[in-house]
Amino acid sequence: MIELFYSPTPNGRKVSIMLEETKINYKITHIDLSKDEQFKPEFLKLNPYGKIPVIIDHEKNLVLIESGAILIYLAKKSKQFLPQENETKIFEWLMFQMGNVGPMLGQHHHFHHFNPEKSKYAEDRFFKNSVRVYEVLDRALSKNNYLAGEDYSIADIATFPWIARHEWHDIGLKKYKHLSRWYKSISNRWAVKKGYDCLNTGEKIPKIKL
Ligand SMILES: N[C@@H](CCC(=O)N[C@@H](CS)C(=O)NCC(=O)O)C(=O)O
Repeated sequence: MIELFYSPTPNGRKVSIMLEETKINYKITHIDLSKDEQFKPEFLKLNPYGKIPVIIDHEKNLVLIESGAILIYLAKKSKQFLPQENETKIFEWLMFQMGNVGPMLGQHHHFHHFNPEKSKYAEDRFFKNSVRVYEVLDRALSKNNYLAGEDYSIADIATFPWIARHEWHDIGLKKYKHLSRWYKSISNRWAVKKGYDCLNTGEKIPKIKL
């Protein structure tokens, strides 16, 4: 059984969606970031950086941090969403997510929405980089149905919850035809809906406003 230490954020949702998709038996331990529970000593023993997601595979007595590593581990464990013949391209897009999509959109969220002082330099920098991320994803998805090719993979599972925050980005997802097509099709997957709202609070995947 997998225990997922989770909060309803893009990095948390990558793993809850993956667990639903693979049908691996799991339970959730909610770490309330608004209450700083990530800094409690018992959680810092699992992840010294104090960030979710973390999993424990209780059968193996294994603690694992970092969402990319967790997705690879769960893909290998379930033999799903990481076919060996396409591993190299899947890793390429997974690394693009880990190194660019998450960090750029994440900083954009902060400077665009939460920075009380306002910093034009930071807002412009992360907005422009977020637009570049949308452009790169849209171009890739104009060539293939999914990021790494014709099949849905952990690269898509990693990227989807970040694009699900599109309303925060103010970039206008509907302008990106291929990214919008991809987003809508993944939003309709039953496991994605379930993983997105794994705390059962009734949260719905944001639709694209027309
Ligand atoms: N590189 C890490 C990033 C994890 C991360 O940034 N988690 C955020 C939530 S999306 C978090 O725990 N934030 C709490 C904090 O920074 O105190 C991963 O991919 O797992």
